[in-house]
Amino acid sequence: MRHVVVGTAGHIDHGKSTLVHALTGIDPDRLKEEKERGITIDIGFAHLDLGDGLTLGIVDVPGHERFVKNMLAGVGGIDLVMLVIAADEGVMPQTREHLAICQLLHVKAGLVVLTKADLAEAEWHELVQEDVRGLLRGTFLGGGPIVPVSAKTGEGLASLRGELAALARAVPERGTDATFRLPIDRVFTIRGFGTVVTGTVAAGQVGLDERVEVYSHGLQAKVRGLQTHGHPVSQAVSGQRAAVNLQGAERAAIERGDVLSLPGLLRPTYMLDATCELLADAPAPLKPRQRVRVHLGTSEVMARVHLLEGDALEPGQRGYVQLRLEAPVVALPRDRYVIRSYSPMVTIGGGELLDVAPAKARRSPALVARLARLERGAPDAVLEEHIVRAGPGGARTADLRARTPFGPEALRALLGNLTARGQVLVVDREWFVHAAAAERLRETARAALAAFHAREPLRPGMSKEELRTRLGGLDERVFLFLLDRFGMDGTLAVEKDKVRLASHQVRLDARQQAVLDRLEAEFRDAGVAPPSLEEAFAKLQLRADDQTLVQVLLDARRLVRVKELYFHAEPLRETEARVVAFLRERQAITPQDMKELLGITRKYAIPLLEHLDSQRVTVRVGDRRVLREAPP
Ligand SMILES: Nc1nc2c(ncn2[C@@H]2O[C@H](COP(=O)(O)OP(=O)(O)OP(=O)(O)O)[C@@H](O)[C@H]2O)c(=O)[nH]1
Ligand SMILES: [Mg+2]
Repeated sequence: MRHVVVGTAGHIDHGKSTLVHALTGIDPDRLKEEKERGITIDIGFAHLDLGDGLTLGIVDVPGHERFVKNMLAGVGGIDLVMLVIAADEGVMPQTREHLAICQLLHVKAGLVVLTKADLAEAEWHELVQEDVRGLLRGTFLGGGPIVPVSAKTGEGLASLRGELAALARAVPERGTDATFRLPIDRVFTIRGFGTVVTGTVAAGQVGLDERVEVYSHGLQAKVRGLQTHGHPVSQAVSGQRAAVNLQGAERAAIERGDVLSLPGLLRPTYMLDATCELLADAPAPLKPRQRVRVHLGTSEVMARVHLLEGDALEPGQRGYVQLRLEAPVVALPRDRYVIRSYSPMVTIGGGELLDVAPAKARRSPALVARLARLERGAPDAVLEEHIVRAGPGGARTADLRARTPFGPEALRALLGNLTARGQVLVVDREWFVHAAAAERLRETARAALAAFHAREPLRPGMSKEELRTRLGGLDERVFLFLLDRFGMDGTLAVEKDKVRLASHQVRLDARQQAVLDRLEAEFRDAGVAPPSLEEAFAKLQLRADDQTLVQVLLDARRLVRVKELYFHAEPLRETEARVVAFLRERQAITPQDMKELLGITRKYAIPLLEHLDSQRVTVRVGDRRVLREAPP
């Protein structure tokens, strides 16, 4: 089965809707007002079975200049265009504008239908064809078929069907590896069924009973029913017109321009980095911060265009821009858009989205270079660029799905390439950091630790938490991953909760070593009744700056601080052993027992008991302590 969507285009009254009706038997004008006024106001739909499993979905658009906005909502998803030109009138303003729009949206192929062939003389026909060839020269329709047709006499309809079938068969198959997206062009309710949205599936596929989200409203729903061309189906795929019956979504909450996609996958944005080309016949240059209408998918949003190069974009020129939108949209890179000037309301240009989650742009050659890579780079390079942009915090697979043009399979393969080549590091299965970002973090960590060691030569290292702060409050998981990595490559050493440069050692001079030894001996000899620091310093006649040596003993765990007291580790261990032995025999110990057991005063007994509690040796029960673990 092939599904190809054909759109009409062309000036008002040139016979688009009549042609669709003649081809399909379906009148695409469905509104009462359209029938009364004999013009198309909003997009209409029909379909044509061309046999051999080929079905054309047809989107008929209005030609009136006031409804170009609706035309834009209709042509977003089309594969082919039928540019309709009335043989008796020839090329008119919306013929040009619609053609320009199709060019800007990169519609790949199509043909020209010269309608009302019955109304024009043969000579006039020749002149019009000449004119049309001139119009098409250099466009995607240049050299393509021009088919004269009369809906009145039926002349040319058979050959038009043939040309359409040939073009439709040549449309390349759409890939299946893409995130499902359906830009909504209509919303209505059907009694007994509820809300129905329609649109052309822009990418991926959707099936019955699947959960979907209506963006950007955060509205989730279930697909209760699915139709294409009026027939129930179990799945709708890229390139098909689809009507989706949503369970759990209020009609009033949804409007044209919204996008149906997978729950939680897309991220609404107010900024888009993009290429922008100004039409050669645009009435004026595009000025910095000019306010325009942006047409993207089926949506229309006001925006200011921030030029990222040059002082103005002249007609016929192209450049990089940042669109600052007045309402959020969801989109992916490679989506195409059209801009129309605010007043007069005419199409002036458009382009391709490159970054749908950009930072607020500051003009710089680096930004231009980055956008050039996103525009022209190979898929590997484009993905790498997005991971570079994610910075030291890295990007999760879900972030990349929301920010890159790649479907899930392509993304996995490309990530495989980048990690195999060492350009990207895998934090865990779903989390990626660019190697250059990791490299920069290594340098920052190295510098922070070197400064720390210079300032505190007698400290063994910086606390992990402090280093993490120095690295910009890096995500914990990324931080631990990088510590591990920097530890293995010999940059850093991690001991317990401390990090140091691998090369760092605490070095004491001869005097410091002597003082350290005397201090340690003082506390070891004092056993479980140690002096205060002041007393020890006075007794040993030490200087105030020798305080740092106390920290060295603490870091080495030879001194242990308990409340305001400092105990040497050895008597502390012996005490623990004696208390445990006492408890094995007597089950419980009171402060009084402790005083008697160790021959110490309450001043030492209470902190020691609390220390044993905190070491999870004992547990307090009222005034007594018991062993935390029953003996085996
Ligand atoms: N004689 C003749 N009249 C035609 C032919 N095709 C369309 N018309 C007439 O042209 C008028 C406009 O036709 P539509 O099909 O409504 O034109 P349209 O391009 O859809 O117009 P909009 O949607 O408003 O842009 C109608 O009165 C049609 O009957 C044709 O082949 N021959
Ligand atoms: Mg019409």
